Amino acid sequence: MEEKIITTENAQPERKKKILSCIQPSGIPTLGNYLGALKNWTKLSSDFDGAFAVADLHAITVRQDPKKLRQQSNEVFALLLAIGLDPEKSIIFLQSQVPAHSQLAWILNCYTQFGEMSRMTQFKDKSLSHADNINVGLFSYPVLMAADILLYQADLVPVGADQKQHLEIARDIANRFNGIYGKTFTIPDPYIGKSGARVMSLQDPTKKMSKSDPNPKSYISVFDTPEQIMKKIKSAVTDSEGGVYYGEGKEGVNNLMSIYSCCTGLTNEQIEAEFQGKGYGDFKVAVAEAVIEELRPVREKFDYYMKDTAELKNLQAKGAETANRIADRTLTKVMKKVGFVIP
Ligand code: ATP
Ligand code: LTN
Repeated sequence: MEEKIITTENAQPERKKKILSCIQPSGIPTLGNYLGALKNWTKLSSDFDGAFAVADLHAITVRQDPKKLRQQSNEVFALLLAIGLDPEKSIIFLQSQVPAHSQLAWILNCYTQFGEMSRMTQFKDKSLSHADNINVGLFSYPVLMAADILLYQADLVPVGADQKQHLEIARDIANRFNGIYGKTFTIPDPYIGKSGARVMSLQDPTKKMSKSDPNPKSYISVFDTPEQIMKKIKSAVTDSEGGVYYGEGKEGVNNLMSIYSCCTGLTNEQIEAEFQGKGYGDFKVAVAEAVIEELRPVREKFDYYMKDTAELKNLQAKGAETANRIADRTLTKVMKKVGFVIP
């Protein structure tokens, strides 16, 4: 057999690994979303082929006001640009503009067991907080999430720690499908950043900070004004002990230290040294100032992108076109394997 000589001309560049992640337009994103997920997306987008979506299909698992949903979807799309994702390098799109997500989710529903879905903690939590609307979509939400990931053959999925269980289900579904039909999907790995992976509520630091929390004092929105940020952090729940150090039973202080660490890059030891002998008052002002500076450029760029609605629509169409092309390729492969007649 003739030996193939690899030269700089015929060498195949090593395939860049792929990442995919999504954020729901279920409210204005919080500091938790930013530090736990979005900040990592921008960092990773230069080393990986990235696809990032506004998960509007996921958002309707909880009742949404149509006007607000549309507005928030545009805002979250503009936010993805504001955090520094480049539409020339990454695919940025609205999930509902790519029908393959719903189509693959239906197929994967038939390869997912009721029992394994019943163990999902997010479903249990949300069933409690939305007891009047425990719909089937809320239950099968992780299957749609698996479809999002598997359509793009993502190697890595950057998410906050709360999504780990959903990632495991996506891997299980992919392995099961591959086991029946031969290799179809890449098995994705979660990417959970070291710091900021779980930012807690400012009012109840045993609960994660959530944009759909009914109490706005519990979260910092990425669009809060400096005055609002200062006020919310000053009224954050701490403890009666008074010392700035990381420890058991000090969830409120631990949370503020972790936020401060994410914004400044300081370690816990450095923070403890900085605030030795000082009270929570000084510490909270420093945390608030660090958060204000962290979010300032995001807010400024967001205002810039929201002004040009025509350009926003244009970028959404461009993102959807590329996403549809990639997603349809995987969907067709799946449909052939399952046995559908392809037109
Ligand atoms: P909701 O609160 O409306 O249920 P959410 O904010 O939990 O929504 P998404 O909008 O889908 O959910 O989250 C987008 C990303 O932000 C996910 O990767 C999620 O893991 C991450 N994230 C959400 N909340 C936090 C938090 N408190 N700390 C760290 N990361 C978070
Ligand atoms: N379920 C996620 C949002 C989400 C997602 C995804 C994240 C929807 N589809 C695909 C990563 C990959 C959440 O609630 N945080």
